[in-house]
Amino acid sequence: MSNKIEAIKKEKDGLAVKQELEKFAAMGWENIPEADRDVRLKWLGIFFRPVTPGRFMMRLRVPNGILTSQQLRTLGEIVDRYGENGNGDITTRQNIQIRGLPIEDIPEIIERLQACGLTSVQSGMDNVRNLTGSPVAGIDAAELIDTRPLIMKLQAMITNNGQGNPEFSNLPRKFNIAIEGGRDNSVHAEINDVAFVPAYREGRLGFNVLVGGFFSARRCAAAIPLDAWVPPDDAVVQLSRAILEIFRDHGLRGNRQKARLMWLIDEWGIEKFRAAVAAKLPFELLSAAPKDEIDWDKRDHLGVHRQKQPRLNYVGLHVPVGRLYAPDFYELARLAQVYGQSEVRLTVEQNVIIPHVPDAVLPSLLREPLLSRFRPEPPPLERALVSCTGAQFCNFALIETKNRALALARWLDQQLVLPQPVRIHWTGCPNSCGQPQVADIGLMGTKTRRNGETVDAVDLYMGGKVGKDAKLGTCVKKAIPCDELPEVLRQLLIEHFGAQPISLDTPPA
Ligand code: SRM
Ligand code: SF4
Repeated sequence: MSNKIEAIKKEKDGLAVKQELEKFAAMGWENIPEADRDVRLKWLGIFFRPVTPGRFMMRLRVPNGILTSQQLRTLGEIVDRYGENGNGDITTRQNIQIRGLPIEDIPEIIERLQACGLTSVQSGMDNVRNLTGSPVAGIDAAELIDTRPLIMKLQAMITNNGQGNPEFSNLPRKFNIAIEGGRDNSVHAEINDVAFVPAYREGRLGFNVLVGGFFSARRCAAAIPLDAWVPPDDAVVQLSRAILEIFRDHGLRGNRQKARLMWLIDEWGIEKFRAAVAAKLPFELLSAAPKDEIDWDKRDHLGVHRQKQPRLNYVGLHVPVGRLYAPDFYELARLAQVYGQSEVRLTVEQNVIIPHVPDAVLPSLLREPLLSRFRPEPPPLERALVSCTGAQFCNFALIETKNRALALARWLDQQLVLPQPVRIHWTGCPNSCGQPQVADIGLMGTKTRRNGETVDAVDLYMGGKVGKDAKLGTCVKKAIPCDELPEVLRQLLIEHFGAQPISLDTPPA
C-alpha cells in the first residue's frame, strides 16, 4: 500500500529540487509544478504557504539553538526586505522560521545563509528535524554533559555538512532527535523519536536512550526506554545513524498516520527493535544505566543566571510567542555583541538567551530599551506561554493562536495574582506543534457549533508534567468556545493553580 507523498517521493526524490531551484525562481511561484512547490521544496526547508501564496516560509536548522550575531543580522536583513510581510518565529524546536520570501529571491537567500554558516536543508517533510540540545550547554553551572559538540557532529552527519544527505532524504515520516545534557530535561526528551538523557553507568557518565516519542493528530506517545546506554562521544552519532537506517528501511510507509517510529516499535516489539539497532553498531550496545540524572524541575532560563565561568552570566529574555521582526533580529545581534560574545541561544519555549554577560556590564544590559519588550522577568502567565503558528500563516489551523494567546495571557495576568508561572501552550490543530500535552494547561484549536453557528473553540488539556518524571497531559474538556475562554481559564487558574483575583475588567474581545 502507498500514499500520495510516497508516490511523489518515488517519482523524484525531494532533494532533487536543489538542482532546480534557479529554474523555479525564474518561472515564478504560480508556474512551479504543484508537487515540487507544495511538497518537494520542503526538503530545502522552503514552505509554500496557501494562506500567503507567493510569500514562502523558510525553516532553518539551528542545531542546539545557537546563533551568532552575524547570523541574526543576516536573518534581519533578509526579512527586512519584505516590509510588513517579513518576520520570523522562534519555534518549539529551538529553531527559526522566516517568512514573506518570494521564490525569485530564494536562491540568493540560500547563498547568504550559507555564507554565514546557516542551512535550511531537510528541515521539513520526511526528514530529521532541528536537533535540540540543552540551551545552556557549556555555560550551565550544574551541567553534566556539554551537548554542543555532539549535536554539531550529528547535524553534520544527518545533513552531510549542510549540503543535503540523500541517505536520509526518504524517511517514512518526520523524525525528531534531542540530546539533554543537564538535570532538568530542558529539551522535552519524552516527545522525541530518539532522545539521549544523561545517566551514570558503572561510574561513567553517558546517556540512556529513549525512543518512539511523538505527537500526531491520530496518537500521542511518550518515548520509551531502549534499554541502552552510550558514552558521550561518536557512539551518539553511530546509534542515531543505526536507528535512522532501521526507520528508513523498515518503517511503515503505507498509512502516513502510522508512519512514525513508535508504530514500527509497536509492530516489532522493543526487543526485536533493540536487537536490530545493536546489530548495526560497530560497538557492543550496553544495557541502560539503572537510573538517569534528570532530577530537577524544568527551568525556563529567563532572567539573570550565573554561568559556570566566573563573573559571567546568561540572561534569558522572553520573546512574546516567539515572534521577531527585522529590528528585533538586529537589536538582539547588537546586544549579544556589545554585552556578550556575539552569541545567542534559543529555547523550546520560543525565547532567547544572551550568554557570557560579564558582571560589570549586566546593569547596562538590563537597562536596554529592548528589554522592556523582551523582558527577563515577565508576568507569570505570559512568561510561560507557548504558541504554534496558527491561522495567520498555517493552512492546517482551525483557529488563530499567537495573537489570541498573547492577548488572553496579558488579560489574565492583570486579573490574577499567581503564586508561580502556569505553562499554557496553544496549538491551532491536532498536529500539536505547540505541544499542548506537555503544558499545565494545553489548548488545541477546534470548531464547535453554538446557536446554529460554527465558532472557534479549543479542547482543554491538563496534567502535562515536564522535567523530572515528565508525563503527557490529556484532554479533559472538549470544544470550549474561544470567547468563553477568559472566564473558563480565570476560574481554572483560581481553582487549580492557587490564583487570587485582583480586578474585574472586561475580558479581551
Ligand atoms: Fe509542526 C506540520 C509548524 C513543531 C507536529 N508544523 C507543521 C507545518 C509544517 C504544517 C504546514 O505545512 O503548514 C507547520 C508550519 C506552519 C508555519 O507556517 O509555521 C508546522 N511545527 C511547526 C512549528 C513552527 C510550530 C511553532 O510555532 O513553533 C514548529 C517547528 C519546529 C521546527 O523548528 O522544526 C513545529 N510540529 C512541531 C512539534 C513539536 C516538537 O517537535 O517538539 C510537533 C509534535 C511533535 C512530533 O512531531 O512528534 C509537530 N507538525 C506536526 C505534525 C504532526 C506529525 C505527525 O506525525 O502526524 C504536522 C503534520 C504533518 O507532519 O503531517 C506538522
Ligand atoms: Fe499549523 Fe496545526 Fe502545527 Fe499549529 S499545530 S502550526 S495550526 S499544523
